[in-house]
Amino acid sequence: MKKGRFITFEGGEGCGKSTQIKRLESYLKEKGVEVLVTREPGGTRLAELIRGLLKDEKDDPPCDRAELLLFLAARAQLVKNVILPALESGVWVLSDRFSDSTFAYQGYGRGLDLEILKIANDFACDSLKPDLTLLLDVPPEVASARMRKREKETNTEADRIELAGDEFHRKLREGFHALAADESDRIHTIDASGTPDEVWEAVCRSLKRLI
Ligand code: Z5A
Repeated sequence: MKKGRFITFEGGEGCGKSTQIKRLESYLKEKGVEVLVTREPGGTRLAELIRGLLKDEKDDPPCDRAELLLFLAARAQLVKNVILPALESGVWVLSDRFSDSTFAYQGYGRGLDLEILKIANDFACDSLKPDLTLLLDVPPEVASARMRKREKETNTEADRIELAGDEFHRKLREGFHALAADESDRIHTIDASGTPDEVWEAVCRSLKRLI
């Protein structure tokens, strides 16, 4: 029986998920809540290996179906070995991305059939759904400026998925909006184009329902 709460953060690249998750983690810990932070793809040894393949394989990049199956394999491992045991022991789990990313990126972005995705995703994650999903929404040009700034500061390069192009990112954002419209109780859309403090205030307003 699930006892902890499961909160996911979603949005396009550079929308500020990691920044807000760190704040929420500190905030919950101060309140005495036991918290586990994870990310997708990743969060277990196997899933982190899959992450490397998904983000960096340039010589033999996965085709769209292989990409989907790799994301789902990583998720299956993370849910079974990390997320479900944590929730069952009363720990709150904060995840940087989860199933909605699959629907947005592989469904709306790559154009794979959404019905097939839903069935395959339910199989992979044992039908686990977040209690609350915070969709951090920013226009692609704002996200892109943040990413370029970060690349400069950390001397890194865009990965395979980040290089997908403007049209892909437009479809992706529309996809996230459609998902939020379909499940407005679970998915709260937050305007994430303001300062980190402004976004945090909006995150807190959404959390009131759970805390
Ligand atoms: N993917 C998929 O296709 N299908 C799936 O099922 C799943 C994932 C699960 C994972 O990449 C990739 O996998 C991702 C989706 C795909 N696509 N790509 N590319 P990742 O985990 O490496 O990266 P990401 O999830 O896209 O997140 P990110 O790039 O690390 O960004 P973020 O966590 O949302 O933002 P951040 O790190 O908090 O902030 C980015 C920068 O902006 C940083 O320098 C901050 O200091 C700055 N920042 C943050 N907030 C603000 C505000 N409010 N104002 C100004 N600057 C800010």
